[in-house]
Amino acid sequence: MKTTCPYCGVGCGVSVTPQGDQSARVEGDGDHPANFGRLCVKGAALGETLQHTGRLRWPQVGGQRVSWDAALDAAAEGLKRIIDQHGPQAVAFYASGQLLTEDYYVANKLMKGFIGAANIDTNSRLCMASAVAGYKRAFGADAVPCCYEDFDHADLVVLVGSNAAWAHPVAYRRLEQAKQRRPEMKIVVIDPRRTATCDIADLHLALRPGSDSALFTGLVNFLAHHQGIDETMRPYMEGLEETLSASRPWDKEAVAAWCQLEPDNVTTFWQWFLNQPRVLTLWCMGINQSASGTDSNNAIINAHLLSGKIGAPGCGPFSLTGQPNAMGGREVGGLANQLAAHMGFSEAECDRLQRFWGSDRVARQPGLTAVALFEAIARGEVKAVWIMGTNPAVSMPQGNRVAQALANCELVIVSEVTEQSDTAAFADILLPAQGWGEKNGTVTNSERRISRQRAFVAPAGEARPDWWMLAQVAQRLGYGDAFAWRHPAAIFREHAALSGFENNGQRAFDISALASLSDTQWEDLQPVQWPVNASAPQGTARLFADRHFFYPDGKARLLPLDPRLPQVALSRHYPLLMNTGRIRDQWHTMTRTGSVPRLMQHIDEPFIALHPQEAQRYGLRSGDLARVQSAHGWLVGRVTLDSGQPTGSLFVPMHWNRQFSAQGHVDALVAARCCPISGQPELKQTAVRLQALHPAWQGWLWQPARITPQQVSYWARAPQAGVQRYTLAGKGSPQAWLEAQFALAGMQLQYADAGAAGYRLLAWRDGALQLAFYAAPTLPVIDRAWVAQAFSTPPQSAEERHALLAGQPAQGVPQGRIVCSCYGVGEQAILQAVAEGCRTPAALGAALKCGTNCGSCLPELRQIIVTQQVEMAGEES
Ligand SMILES: Nc1nc2c(c(=O)[nH]1)N[C@H]1C(S)=C(S)[C@@H](COP(=O)(O)OP(=O)(O)OC[C@H]3O[C@@H](n4cnc5c(=O)[nH]c(N)nc54)[C@H](O)[C@@H]3O)O[C@H]1N2
Ligand SMILES: Nc1nc2c(c(=O)[nH]1)N[C@H]1C(S)=C(S)[C@@H](COP(=O)(O)OP(=O)(O)OC[C@H]3O[C@@H](n4cnc5c(=O)[nH]c(N)nc54)[C@H](O)[C@@H]3O)O[C@H]1N2
Ligand code: SF4
Ligand SMILES: [Mo]
Repeated sequence: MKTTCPYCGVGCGVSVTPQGDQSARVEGDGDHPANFGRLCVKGAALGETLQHTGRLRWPQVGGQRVSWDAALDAAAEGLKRIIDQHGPQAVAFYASGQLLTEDYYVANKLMKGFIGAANIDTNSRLCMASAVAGYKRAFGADAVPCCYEDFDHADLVVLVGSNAAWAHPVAYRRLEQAKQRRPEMKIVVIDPRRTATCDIADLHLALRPGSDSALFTGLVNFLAHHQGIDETMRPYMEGLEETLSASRPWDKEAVAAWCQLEPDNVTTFWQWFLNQPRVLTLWCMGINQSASGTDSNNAIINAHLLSGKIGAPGCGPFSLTGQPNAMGGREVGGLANQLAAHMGFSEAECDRLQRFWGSDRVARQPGLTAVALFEAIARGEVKAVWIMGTNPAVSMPQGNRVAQALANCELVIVSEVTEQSDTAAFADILLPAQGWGEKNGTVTNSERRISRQRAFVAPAGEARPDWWMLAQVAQRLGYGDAFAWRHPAAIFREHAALSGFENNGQRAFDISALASLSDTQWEDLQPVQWPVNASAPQGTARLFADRHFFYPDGKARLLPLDPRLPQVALSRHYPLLMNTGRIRDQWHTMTRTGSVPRLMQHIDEPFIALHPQEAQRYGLRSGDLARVQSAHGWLVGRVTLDSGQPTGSLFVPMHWNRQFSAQGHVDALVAARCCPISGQPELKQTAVRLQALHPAWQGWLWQPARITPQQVSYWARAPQAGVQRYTLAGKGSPQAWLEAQFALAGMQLQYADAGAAGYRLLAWRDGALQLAFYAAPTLPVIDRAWVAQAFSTPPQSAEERHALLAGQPAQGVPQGRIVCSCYGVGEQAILQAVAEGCRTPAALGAALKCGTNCGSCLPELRQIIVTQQVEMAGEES
């Protein structure tokens, strides 16, 4: 069975072979044009996410299991009561780029078409909103011109604010291979920190955070002065003179000073852009998540438009989408400031939608965008919210305020796949949604390619598709006729028909050729790139080859820009800049990847990445715990030294939340400052201060059940096969803590007093290990894989038990941190192999297998080789 990966916007095709016992063998789909058989480590581990542990299985109202009818009645009655009393503006939906297009279409139709308010926004506001606004300003449509095949044709690829090696690994691998085949192809990475993505870069521009628009505005100025304007483009664009005059102050010196770059590096980049015929710019959250995110998008698009590097193979401004269906959400109008099928709120468009939907209540003006929406909930103006497929209590800026708003909201409906999430904790009504492998529909990836997600396992408990719940509530609200579908294919046909309805080439999104698919044809739909219409029945790889844009006059717009730095202000109290983002093996709020032991091996705790000099300034060493504080909140994480991190700043992953660490939630600190055009918050820049944390003890705890450790300064949980592992730090005595947390009576105890604040204990019942605890003033070195294994195969001899109490096997080398998650290859083994002569990732692969499956760890393997060689050279000299 073929389906699509539910994680990132690369949108890889996946082949699954169900194995019967609620699991499946997962492989890359060799025929899918997004990946041609490749998967990254998250995709390769999808088979391990199908188990039902932790799944939300039954509808609940007020924490009690109820029937679907009772839950849907309660949802409909609650919404109706609030609409009757306070009007449609008092209710809202908060949706997600992880919904299927069919789910998303129904949510948007219900809110904007029938409830009659536009208060539906989505987590794409935190993600793609600046790209949407940038494309619309430039092209008159939210239309990504490029495709992945362009990687194979480009002479220069510029990655801006994208750590694709970790966030879009399969796309990155394709770039890597293109460069191996054509070493003359150049790669420039623009990112304040040196990331795994820089591994294949010819030039890394570690610019001042938030200064990108000046770099690209300077590029426009440079192109203008070096015959870089494509004269044939002139008839197809407006605003050239104004744009050039706005860019004039931005010469090399001005840009180098503003961006804090070497002037020569700036010109190298500009020269390459000028001289290489085919230039592709890929960008992601380093650009979008900014208070001037839309301007930065247009700065990039300006350079491509006026140099004519657009609409041809290997060329163009290519915004990478984050979520599997971020693009689908843009098609159906999931954002509060657009209507369905790429329509806006003009009279004509509202009327058109009224006629198509047969409703007299279509919203006439934009609704609340995410940050404003949660503020309106906090003020009590929005009294009911239905949250579907997103976890705002974790992922929204000013997380504590969002949590407080949800706690005070009159009616919170949450459709979820996981039973325990930070947002589900606030739900009055919890609706179990079908997850990946159970649900059936379509998604659209970064390159506008529509692919099918197919169902191949039985749903958990009573889980149902999101579209079905929405349609059921719509029927109870009295809109039955418009929500009568019995199959997602029928929803898709309606969506496709709307895209062509009175379109006449005016709207970029047009899949009218798919409006007449039968159910079977929809089931079998092959990946296809929109537009798919009468003139392009097989789909469209690239847009704008004909230089026709979507403004009424057919021309594109160049935007004169006035580059601004981030709104964040450092101060004496908050002197450091905190950057946030992703790690390789986790997906967002970890509801799915966090429970896969294999994916917790690479990085298993919230961390604070610091330049070694910065760490020294704060008296911190690698592995210390530290506390980061902003004006809004604080977190605790473990210090990681990273010389790729600029001084004056630190980096914290976005993933950890209360289910995995009570102290590791980064969005508790981030302010809700937004781009005035797109409404996207400045998630990449927060002013913070840093302090060492000095706990009396630190330790490890293994035991089978999930617990919430009480009275500790810090905890983080990482599941291992059949057992939960906690990293802990506390005050007082570890023994006293353990005895207060657990009832150990009736168990056989084996313990060791390991000196000051040191304590180790194993607890057994009937020969089975129940608990293992290791504490010391600093975090003890323990072989974690080996201790976890003792829970399934308990040691037999006294000697082995003694070794277990020591936390190290009597023989063998501890693995250290796992670098290759596919084959579980640890850092120690890799270091040893390098010392023994492996000098390339291929040699390491031959010796240890690491990096030979998905390849996600190749950048790190190369990094280890380089660092280790430098160290060995140092020792020799
Ligand atoms: N493993 C994994 N992959 C994912 C996801 C995941 O959760 N886990 N999520 C998916 C989603 S929804 C998204 S949106 C994408 C995000 O994908 P990316 O945007 O590639 O990932 P991030 O780590 O958020 O940030 C990218 C980079 O922006 C840099 N940056 C910060 N500030 C600036 C700046 O001012 N200028 C520039 N030029 N760069 C800056 C950061 O240092 C960081 O390296 O990833 C997708 N893929
Ligand atoms: N500081 C900081 N904050 C950020 C970011 C950052 O870089 N830095 N990135 C932002 C970005 S780009 C994004 S995209 C967001 C992501 O943030 P979220 O959207 O909040 O993160 P997820 O964990 O993906 O949340 C999806 C939820 O939906 C559930 N779910 C999964 N499948 C289904 C389904 O089929 N139906 C339903 N109903 N539920 C389902 C999952 O269990 C999970 O709870 O975070 C944003 N927040
Ligand atoms: S790159 Fe990885 S996470 Fe993204 S779609 Fe492909 S397999 Fe899934
Ligand atoms: Mo995202």
